[in-house]
Formats: sequence, structure tokens, C-alpha cells
Amino acid sequence: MDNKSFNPNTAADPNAGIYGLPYSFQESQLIYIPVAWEATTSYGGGTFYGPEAILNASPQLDVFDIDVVEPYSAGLHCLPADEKLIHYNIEARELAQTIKDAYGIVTDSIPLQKNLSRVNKISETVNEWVKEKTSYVLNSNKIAAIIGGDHSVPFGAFQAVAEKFGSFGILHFDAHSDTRSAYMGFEYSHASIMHNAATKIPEIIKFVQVGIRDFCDDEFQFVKSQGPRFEVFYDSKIAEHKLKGLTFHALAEKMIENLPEKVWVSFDIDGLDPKYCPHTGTPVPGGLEYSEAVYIIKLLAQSGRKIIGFDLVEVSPTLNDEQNPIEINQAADEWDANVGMRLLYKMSAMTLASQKKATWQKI
Ligand SMILES: [Mn+2]
Repeated sequence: MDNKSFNPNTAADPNAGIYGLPYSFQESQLIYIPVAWEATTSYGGGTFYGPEAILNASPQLDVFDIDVVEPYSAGLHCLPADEKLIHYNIEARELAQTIKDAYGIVTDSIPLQKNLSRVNKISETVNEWVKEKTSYVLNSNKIAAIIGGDHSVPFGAFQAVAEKFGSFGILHFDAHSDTRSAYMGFEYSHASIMHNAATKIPEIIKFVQVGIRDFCDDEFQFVKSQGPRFEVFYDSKIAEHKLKGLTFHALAEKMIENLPEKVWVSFDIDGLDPKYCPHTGTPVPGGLEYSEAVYIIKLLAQSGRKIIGFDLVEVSPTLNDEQNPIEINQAADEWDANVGMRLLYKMSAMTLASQKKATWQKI
């Protein structure tokens, strides 16, 4: 791989790509697919701006990595934002709002029923778009990573990965279970991603959920009904184990123990303590430390399993809901995206190392 004129010790060229890197699609082994989509978010919005904010914050990163030797040398490239998605998001968000205003009750209103079916249709179109882009990346023998957007966005990537690699497991970091059958009638909402994955993609043979601390009885029952296919490390249980003196290393080993050979990492930023993501759509107290999350992924990558791709979702740089139309706070703006872009880089490094496309540091 030609390093071009890239010098990791100098400040990033503002005209360069993600992380200030110079690599084109062709020159890169890992491709980020930005999916600016949040039509059905239930509480705070703003994750639509996630991909752009992560990209803008990314040149701040010092690309040296303490765990993996020069992860950037494998080539990291972010696809440009797609205009089509922006239009889908605007249309679907407006229609979805009418349903949210009616608390999801559409039975008595034909216009609302029409709006709902249009939102569901656009969501399917977005899923197909993500699947197509992911398949293109995979068929170019590159690794695909999704940058959301809300947590509905990786569904198409799961399908593409299932088609390409067959059976795999998902390591899912989140405050929420995301196993509702539908949220307010939205079939492909962020709150249903793991339900949809489990019921529509049989190739996903294992779900390990970490940090879960906000869920309803239906979700609890659904997860139970899945038997050993779902293994949940509830945030409160992780905390209890730690309080009783179990080491985090022992807990992390348990988390990865039953995952299969091939693993997709689905990372909702709200799985972390909200101090790392104060503007995410649905923050919940508790959650993982940044270093704990990185440690779990590192153990996974060093276990001999292959991380076949990953997503990072729900990074939200701004407050943007109906009550607070786009309030931009410069410091907060940078903080959520700063954490997001660092986590994204760490996941990239670990993924490359797990696939032997980068080597572990000997420190
Ligand atoms: Mn989620």
C-alpha cells in the first residue's frame, strides 16, 4: 500500500478524507458508509447529523494507536453523503411526526394510515440502499462499516453480510434492548432493529447484548422466547458483579465466550455512560465506561474470531427536536462527535487486526 504523502506526525490536511487520511475507495480496505437517517426517532433527534459531525471531528485524532500498528495504513475511506437519503429523511420525518403526535394511534384516521405506510415504505427503501452499498463494498473485498443515523440503519448491512458470509453473531452495545416488534407502527424503527434482525435474518445465530438498561416487558419476553440465541448482559447485573468483586476481565470473557466465529459489532453510543454522549436521542443513566467497551471489543478481536463489520449509531451532535429547533452548542457539538470518531477508529483498528489486515502492537 502506497502511503502517498501522508505523514501521521503532522496536523491533518483539511482537504483530506476521514481522519485526515488521503486514501481513495480503491486504496482502502475499510469503507465507512454514512447513513444520515432518523425518521422515526422517539425522543431527542439530531443523529441525522452524526455522520457529518464524526467526519468533521475526525481530523483531531492522532492516528497512532496503542493497540494496533498503523491501522490507517490499511486505508480508511468514507463514502460521500447521498442526496437521496437526505430527501428520504426529510419526507419520512415529516410524515412520522403526524403519527408521533397521535401517539401511534392511526386506526381511526385514513390519512394517518397512509402516512404510516409511506414511512414504512421509505424505511424499506433506505434498508435496500444500505444493503446495496454494503454488498458493493463486500464484493470489492473490503470491510464495510456503517455510520448512523439512528439504530434502524444497519439492517440492510446485516442482510448483505448474511448473504456474503452466512451465519454470524452480533455483539450489541446499547442502553436499550431494541427488540420491539414495531414502535408506534413503524416497522423499521431504531427500537426494533434487533427484533427485525432476529425474525427476518436466520443467519444471525447469536445475539450478545451488553449494557441494556431500558426495555419493556414485551422486549424482555421476546428475548426470553429466543432462548440461548440471545444472551443479555444487563447493565445492572454488570454493576452488581463488579460490586461483588468480579473482575471486568472475567465479565468481558463471558460476554464473548458464546459468540460464533464471525461477529458483527453493533454499537449504539448510548450503551456508554451518557457523559460520553450527552446529546444522544435516548440517554439513560448507567452504562459502560469508554475503556470497558474498547476492552470487550479488543478481547473479541484477540480471541481468534473475525469481526466482519460494524456499525456506530445514535451519535448526535446537536439538540434537534420539535421543541428545540436545531440548537447548536459548539462545545457539546464537538464532544459527542469527538467520542464517536474515536470509538469508530478503535473499532476499525480492532476489526482490521481481527482480520489480520493490521498487526497488534507489542508493547
Ligand atoms: Mn439502539
